[in-house]
Amino acid sequence: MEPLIITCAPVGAEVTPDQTPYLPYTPAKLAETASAIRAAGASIVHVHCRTDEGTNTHDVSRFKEAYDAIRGASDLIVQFSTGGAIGMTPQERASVLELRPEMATLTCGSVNFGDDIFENSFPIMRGILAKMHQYHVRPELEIFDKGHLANARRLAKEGLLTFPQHVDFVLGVPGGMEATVPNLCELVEDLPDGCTWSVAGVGRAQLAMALAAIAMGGHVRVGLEDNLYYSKGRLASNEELVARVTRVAQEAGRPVAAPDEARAILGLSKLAAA
Ligand code: KMH
Ligand code: ZN
Repeated sequence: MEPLIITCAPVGAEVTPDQTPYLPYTPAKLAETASAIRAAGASIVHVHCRTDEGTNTHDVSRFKEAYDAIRGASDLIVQFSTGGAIGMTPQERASVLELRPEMATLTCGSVNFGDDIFENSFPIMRGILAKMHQYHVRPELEIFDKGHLANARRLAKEGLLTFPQHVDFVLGVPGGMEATVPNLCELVEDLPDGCTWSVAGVGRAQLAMALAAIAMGGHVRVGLEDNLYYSKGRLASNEELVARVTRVAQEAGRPVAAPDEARAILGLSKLAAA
Protein backbone atom coordinates (compact mmCIF):
# COMPACT_ATOMS: atom_id res chain seq x y z
CA MET A 1 0.00 0.00 0.00
CA GLU A 2 0.98 3.58 -0.62
CA PRO A 3 2.80 5.38 2.23
CA LEU A 4 0.39 7.10 4.59
CA ILE A 5 -0.06 10.85 4.34
CA ILE A 6 -0.87 12.31 7.75
CA THR A 7 -2.42 15.76 7.76
CA CYS A 8 -2.49 17.64 11.02
CA ALA A 9 -5.13 20.33 11.59
CA PRO A 10 -3.67 21.89 14.74
CA VAL A 11 -6.03 24.87 15.20
CA GLY A 12 -9.58 24.95 13.92
CA ALA A 13 -11.97 27.84 14.08
CA GLU A 14 -14.23 26.35 16.72
CA VAL A 15 -11.86 25.37 19.53
CA THR A 16 -10.99 28.16 21.98
CA PRO A 17 -7.69 28.59 23.82
CA ASP A 18 -9.47 28.26 27.17
CA GLN A 19 -10.51 24.68 26.27
CA THR A 20 -6.96 23.38 26.01
CA PRO A 21 -3.42 24.63 26.71
CA TYR A 22 -2.21 22.84 23.56
CA LEU A 23 -3.77 25.08 20.89
CA PRO A 24 -1.00 26.66 18.76
CA TYR A 25 -2.91 29.78 17.78
CA THR A 26 -0.07 32.23 17.11
CA PRO A 27 2.47 32.04 14.26
CA ALA A 28 5.27 31.30 16.75
CA LYS A 29 3.31 28.45 18.31
CA LEU A 30 2.36 27.18 14.84
CA ALA A 31 6.05 27.05 13.93
CA GLU A 32 6.85 25.02 17.07
CA THR A 33 3.95 22.70 16.30
CA ALA A 34 5.03 22.35 12.66
CA SER A 35 8.42 21.12 13.74
CA ALA A 36 6.92 18.74 16.35
CA ILE A 37 4.27 17.22 14.07
CA ARG A 38 6.82 16.82 11.27
CA ALA A 39 9.04 14.85 13.65
CA ALA A 40 5.98 12.80 14.66
CA GLY A 41 5.14 11.84 11.05
CA ALA A 42 2.87 14.52 9.56
CA SER A 43 3.40 15.70 6.00
CA ILE A 44 0.61 18.29 5.62
CA VAL A 45 -0.40 21.06 7.99
CA HIS A 46 -3.90 22.52 7.60
CA VAL A 47 -3.84 26.15 8.68
CA HIS A 48 -6.35 28.46 10.38
CA CYS A 49 -5.15 31.67 12.02
CA ARG A 50 -6.06 33.61 15.14
CA THR A 51 -5.18 36.99 16.53
CA ASP A 52 -2.89 37.08 19.57
CA GLU A 53 -6.07 37.19 21.64
CA GLY A 54 -7.27 33.94 20.07
CA THR A 55 -10.02 35.35 17.81
CA ASN A 56 -10.43 33.82 14.33
CA THR A 57 -8.95 35.88 11.52
CA HIS A 58 -8.43 35.41 7.80
CA ASP A 59 -6.27 38.50 7.59
CA VAL A 60 -3.77 38.01 4.75
CA SER A 61 -0.84 39.45 6.68
CA ARG A 62 -1.51 37.11 9.61
CA PHE A 63 -1.56 34.13 7.24
CA LYS A 64 1.68 35.34 5.67
CA GLU A 65 3.29 35.49 9.11
CA ALA A 66 2.03 31.99 9.87
CA TYR A 67 3.13 30.63 6.48
CA ASP A 68 6.64 32.06 6.84
CA ALA A 69 6.90 30.77 10.41
CA ILE A 70 5.82 27.25 9.42
CA ARG A 71 8.11 27.21 6.39
CA GLY A 72 11.00 28.43 8.53
CA ALA A 73 10.47 25.51 10.88
CA SER A 74 9.58 22.65 8.53
CA ASP A 75 9.22 21.30 5.00
CA LEU A 76 5.55 20.39 5.56
CA ILE A 77 3.00 20.86 2.78
CA VAL A 78 1.13 23.99 3.86
CA GLN A 79 -2.59 23.85 3.26
CA PHE A 80 -4.68 26.93 4.01
CA SER A 81 -8.29 26.75 5.07
CA THR A 82 -10.75 28.55 2.82
CA GLY A 83 -13.54 27.38 5.11
CA GLY A 84 -12.46 29.86 7.75
CA ALA A 85 -15.03 30.36 10.47
CA ILE A 86 -18.81 30.68 10.45
CA GLY A 87 -19.65 34.32 9.77
CA MET A 88 -16.68 35.10 7.52
CA THR A 89 -17.53 36.31 4.03
CA PRO A 90 -16.57 34.15 1.04
CA GLN A 91 -14.22 36.96 -0.05
CA GLU A 92 -12.41 36.90 3.30
CA ARG A 93 -12.16 33.13 3.17
CA ALA A 94 -10.63 33.20 -0.33
CA SER A 95 -8.38 36.22 0.24
CA VAL A 96 -5.47 34.19 1.63
CA LEU A 97 -5.08 32.30 -1.67
CA GLU A 98 -3.09 35.23 -3.00
CA LEU A 99 -0.21 33.97 -0.82
CA ARG A 100 -0.06 30.92 -3.11
CA PRO A 101 0.05 28.15 -0.51
CA GLU A 102 0.73 24.73 -2.03
CA MET A 103 -2.78 23.58 -1.17
CA ALA A 104 -6.05 24.94 0.19
CA THR A 105 -9.36 23.40 1.13
CA LEU A 106 -12.51 23.70 -0.96
CA THR A 107 -15.64 22.60 0.88
CA CYS A 108 -17.95 21.14 -1.74
CA GLY A 109 -21.34 22.19 -0.43
CA SER A 110 -23.31 23.75 2.38
CA VAL A 111 -23.90 21.79 5.55
CA ASN A 112 -25.58 22.24 8.91
CA PHE A 113 -22.80 22.89 11.39
CA GLY A 114 -24.13 22.52 14.91
CA ASP A 115 -26.80 25.21 15.15
CA ASP A 116 -25.21 27.18 12.29
CA ILE A 117 -24.97 26.70 8.55
CA PHE A 118 -21.58 26.43 6.88
CA GLU A 119 -22.49 28.05 3.60
CA ASN A 120 -20.90 26.88 0.38
CA SER A 121 -23.33 27.60 -2.43
CA PHE A 122 -22.30 27.02 -6.04
CA PRO A 123 -21.48 30.73 -6.52
CA ILE A 124 -19.27 30.61 -3.40
CA MET A 125 -17.50 27.45 -4.58
CA ARG A 126 -17.02 28.86 -8.08
CA GLY A 127 -15.53 32.05 -6.64
CA ILE A 128 -13.05 30.18 -4.45
CA LEU A 129 -12.08 27.86 -7.31
CA ALA A 130 -11.53 30.79 -9.65
CA LYS A 131 -9.03 32.23 -7.16
CA MET A 132 -7.38 28.84 -6.78
CA HIS A 133 -6.88 28.74 -10.54
CA GLN A 134 -5.64 32.33 -10.59
CA TYR A 135 -2.94 31.61 -7.99
CA HIS A 136 -2.24 27.98 -8.99
CA VAL A 137 -3.27 26.55 -5.63
CA ARG A 138 -4.11 22.85 -5.46
CA PRO A 139 -7.51 22.18 -3.87
CA GLU A 140 -8.29 19.51 -1.32
CA LEU A 141 -11.99 18.76 -1.67
CA GLU A 142 -13.68 18.73 1.74
CA ILE A 143 -16.67 16.38 1.78
CA PHE A 144 -18.99 16.61 4.79
CA ASP A 145 -21.91 14.81 3.16
CA LYS A 146 -22.47 12.49 0.21
CA GLY A 147 -24.12 15.17 -1.92
CA HIS A 148 -20.86 17.11 -1.78
CA LEU A 149 -19.29 14.55 -4.11
CA ALA A 150 -22.12 15.14 -6.58
CA ASN A 151 -21.48 18.87 -6.28
CA ALA A 152 -17.79 18.33 -7.07
CA ARG A 153 -18.77 16.34 -10.16
CA ARG A 154 -21.04 19.20 -11.20
CA LEU A 155 -18.14 21.66 -10.85
CA ALA A 156 -16.09 19.31 -13.02
CA LYS A 157 -18.84 19.26 -15.66
CA GLU A 158 -18.72 23.05 -15.65
CA GLY A 159 -15.01 22.79 -16.42
CA LEU A 160 -13.91 24.28 -13.09
CA LEU A 161 -12.30 21.11 -11.73
CA THR A 162 -10.57 18.16 -13.31
CA PHE A 163 -10.49 14.75 -11.71
CA PRO A 164 -8.65 12.99 -10.12
CA GLN A 165 -8.34 15.20 -7.04
CA HIS A 166 -7.33 14.77 -3.40
CA VAL A 167 -10.43 14.48 -1.24
CA ASP A 168 -10.85 14.74 2.54
CA PHE A 169 -13.96 13.25 4.15
CA VAL A 170 -14.87 15.23 7.27
CA LEU A 171 -17.17 12.91 9.17
CA GLY A 172 -19.03 13.43 12.42
CA VAL A 173 -19.81 17.15 12.29
CA PRO A 174 -23.23 17.65 13.91
CA GLY A 175 -25.28 18.20 10.76
CA GLY A 176 -23.04 16.26 8.38
CA MET A 177 -22.52 12.60 7.64
CA GLU A 178 -21.78 10.46 10.69
CA ALA A 179 -18.33 9.01 11.26
CA THR A 180 -18.99 5.32 10.68
CA VAL A 181 -17.05 2.75 8.69
CA PRO A 182 -20.05 1.95 6.40
CA ASN A 183 -20.42 5.67 5.61
CA LEU A 184 -16.71 5.94 4.85
CA CYS A 185 -16.88 2.88 2.56
CA GLU A 186 -19.88 4.33 0.73
CA LEU A 187 -18.04 7.60 0.10
CA VAL A 188 -14.86 5.88 -1.07
CA GLU A 189 -16.92 3.74 -3.49
CA ASP A 190 -18.40 6.90 -4.97
CA LEU A 191 -15.07 8.62 -5.65
CA PRO A 192 -14.11 9.38 -9.23
CA ASP A 193 -11.31 7.12 -10.51
CA GLY A 194 -7.81 7.93 -9.41
CA CYS A 195 -8.68 10.23 -6.49
CA THR A 196 -6.62 10.01 -3.32
CA TRP A 197 -8.52 10.45 -0.07
CA SER A 198 -8.14 11.05 3.62
CA VAL A 199 -10.60 11.07 6.49
CA ALA A 200 -10.99 13.40 9.45
CA GLY A 201 -13.21 11.95 12.15
CA VAL A 202 -14.63 14.50 14.56
CA GLY A 203 -14.33 14.00 18.33
CA ARG A 204 -13.82 10.50 19.59
CA ALA A 205 -14.33 9.10 16.06
CA GLN A 206 -10.95 10.53 15.06
CA LEU A 207 -9.00 7.40 16.00
CA ALA A 208 -11.54 4.93 14.59
CA MET A 209 -11.62 6.73 11.24
CA ALA A 210 -7.81 6.83 11.17
CA LEU A 211 -7.65 3.08 11.77
CA ALA A 212 -10.15 2.45 8.98
CA ALA A 213 -8.22 4.64 6.54
CA ILE A 214 -4.93 2.93 7.36
CA ALA A 215 -6.54 -0.43 6.59
CA MET A 216 -8.37 0.77 3.48
CA GLY A 217 -5.41 2.45 1.80
CA GLY A 218 -6.61 5.98 2.44
CA HIS A 219 -4.88 8.78 4.31
CA VAL A 220 -5.53 10.39 7.68
CA ARG A 221 -6.20 13.79 9.21
CA VAL A 222 -5.88 14.33 12.94
CA GLY A 223 -5.40 17.38 15.16
CA LEU A 224 -7.10 19.63 17.65
CA GLU A 225 -9.33 21.23 15.00
CA ASP A 226 -11.35 18.01 14.99
CA ASN A 227 -10.65 16.45 18.38
CA LEU A 228 -9.23 17.74 21.67
CA TYR A 229 -8.69 14.44 23.46
CA TYR A 230 -6.15 11.63 23.42
CA SER A 231 -8.51 9.44 25.42
CA LYS A 232 -11.60 10.07 27.56
CA GLY A 233 -10.92 13.13 29.71
CA ARG A 234 -7.23 13.42 28.71
CA LEU A 235 -6.37 16.42 26.55
CA ALA A 236 -4.02 15.78 23.62
CA SER A 237 -1.29 17.75 21.94
CA ASN A 238 -1.20 17.75 18.14
CA GLU A 239 2.08 15.87 18.02
CA GLU A 240 0.73 13.11 20.27
CA LEU A 241 -2.22 12.59 17.93
CA VAL A 242 0.10 12.40 14.91
CA ALA A 243 2.57 10.11 16.69
CA ARG A 244 -0.18 7.64 17.59
CA VAL A 245 -1.27 7.35 13.95
CA THR A 246 2.36 6.88 12.88
CA ARG A 247 2.83 4.08 15.40
CA VAL A 248 -0.33 2.25 14.40
CA ALA A 249 0.44 2.62 10.70
CA GLN A 250 3.92 1.21 11.19
CA GLU A 251 2.45 -1.74 13.09
CA ALA A 252 0.11 -2.28 10.14
CA GLY A 253 2.97 -2.23 7.65
CA ARG A 254 2.26 1.23 6.25
CA PRO A 255 5.19 3.60 6.47
CA VAL A 256 4.32 7.27 6.78
CA ALA A 257 5.11 9.60 3.90
CA ALA A 258 7.66 12.37 4.38
CA PRO A 259 6.46 15.69 2.89
CA ASP A 260 8.27 15.21 -0.44
CA GLU A 261 6.85 11.68 -0.72
CA ALA A 262 3.41 13.11 -0.06
CA ARG A 263 4.04 15.73 -2.74
CA ALA A 264 4.87 12.94 -5.20
CA ILE A 265 1.69 11.01 -4.29
CA LEU A 266 -0.42 14.15 -4.70
CA GLY A 267 1.32 15.30 -7.87
CA LEU A 268 2.66 18.49 -6.27
CA SER A 269 6.08 19.89 -7.15
CA LYS A 270 8.94 19.19 -4.78
CA LEU A 271 9.70 21.97 -2.35
CA ALA A 272 12.27 24.32 -3.88
CA ALA A 273 15.53 24.53 -1.94
CA ALA A 274 15.58 27.63 0.29
N1 KMH B 1 -14.48 26.09 10.45
C1 KMH B 1 -15.43 25.50 9.58
C2 KMH B 1 -16.62 26.40 9.43
C3 KMH B 1 -11.95 24.26 6.28
O1 KMH B 1 -11.04 24.54 7.03
O2 KMH B 1 -11.82 24.31 5.06
C4 KMH B 1 -14.88 25.19 8.24
C5 KMH B 1 -13.61 24.47 8.15
C6 KMH B 1 -13.31 23.88 6.83
O3 KMH B 1 -12.83 24.38 9.08
ZN1 ZN C 1 -10.24 23.70 8.85
